[in-house]
Amino acid sequence: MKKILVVGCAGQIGTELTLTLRKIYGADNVIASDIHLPEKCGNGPSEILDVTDRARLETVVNRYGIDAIVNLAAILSATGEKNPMLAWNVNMNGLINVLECAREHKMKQVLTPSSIAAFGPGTPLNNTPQETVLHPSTMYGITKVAGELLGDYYVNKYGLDVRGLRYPGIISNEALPGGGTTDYAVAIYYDAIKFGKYSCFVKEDTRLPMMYMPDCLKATIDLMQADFSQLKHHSDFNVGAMSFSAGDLAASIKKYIPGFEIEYKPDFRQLIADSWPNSVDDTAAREEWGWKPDYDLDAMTRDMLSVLGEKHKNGLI
Ligand code: NAD
Ligand code: AKB
Repeated sequence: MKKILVVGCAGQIGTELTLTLRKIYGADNVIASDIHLPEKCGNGPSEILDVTDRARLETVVNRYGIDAIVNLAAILSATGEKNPMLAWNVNMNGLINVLECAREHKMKQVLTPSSIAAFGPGTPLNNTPQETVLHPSTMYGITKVAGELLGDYYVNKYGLDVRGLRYPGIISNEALPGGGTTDYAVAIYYDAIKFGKYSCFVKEDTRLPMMYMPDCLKATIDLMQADFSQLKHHSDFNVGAMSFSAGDLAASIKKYIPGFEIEYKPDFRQLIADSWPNSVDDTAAREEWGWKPDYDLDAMTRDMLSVLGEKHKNGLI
């Protein structure tokens, strides 16, 4: 790949993935784009780009000679339930624009993430298999299933190299999450550092698959760099790292901040969380491209509290 366009670079994952891609491929070879100007994607070219605007996408692709697209533009689960048509428009019309543009320009690769939100009622909750029932109950999840199918369609019909992973909830300390159900697992660390307490919007026993950002970046880059000919799956890899309940998360924080207090006040996001698995079986990712996570819950908690503690001391959060 010579020129990579990151669409949705200003979000939770894009902020850090753009920097990582720039370190690997060179700052000038990674073009950062979003509907608003990215603040933290480092030096390198950037463009305002609404992914639903096909003509503008075409202009940016031609301007830089783009030959690969990482499509991170999306409306996540909680915001998507408040505005389902917006979620459909960005997640589906945005994705088809990216795929069509990549097909017409004979691009080398498209990476477009899926999510554990592709699962829903009827999916086995524990160690959820790679191939299983996909009946999501959110508009976000519906767009993720359709996105996986579309990606595989472009692989099979046009021979386009499309890849995607079903990320679990991602926990990080750079950009805040963008309106998902798993956001509590990030907010809890910020509030623990800032206030010593947190009001959690899911119940104590709510268990979900989660992943720390360094593992998310590693998984994404490893999949992007995997040998296409070795892949049996393409757009829908399960990737696991850890699985914990909100109560486990609070207990992990209490090990390092003994006075930390938590209350549970479930809201509309509880139903969404209840429809997602507890943990996933990622054997296909391990076998086809060597996936292996580095962080467990306590290792992540130590790192999150140390990074956020430092930021708080310096008045950055
Ligand atoms: P985010 O909400 O933090 O960022 C999404 C970005 O897309 C934002 O910067 C937003 O401005 C941008 N965007 C919205 N509409 C756009 C449009 N019309 N054109 C261009 N950009 C637009 O999301 P994220 O957490 O960084 O997620 C990135 C991808 O990973 C998404 O596909 C998401 O579904 C997937 N994912 C994320 C998680 C997670 O926990 N963060 C988990 C599973 C899957
Ligand atoms: C969300 O909660 O919507 C996202 C996701 C798991 O896809 N974090």
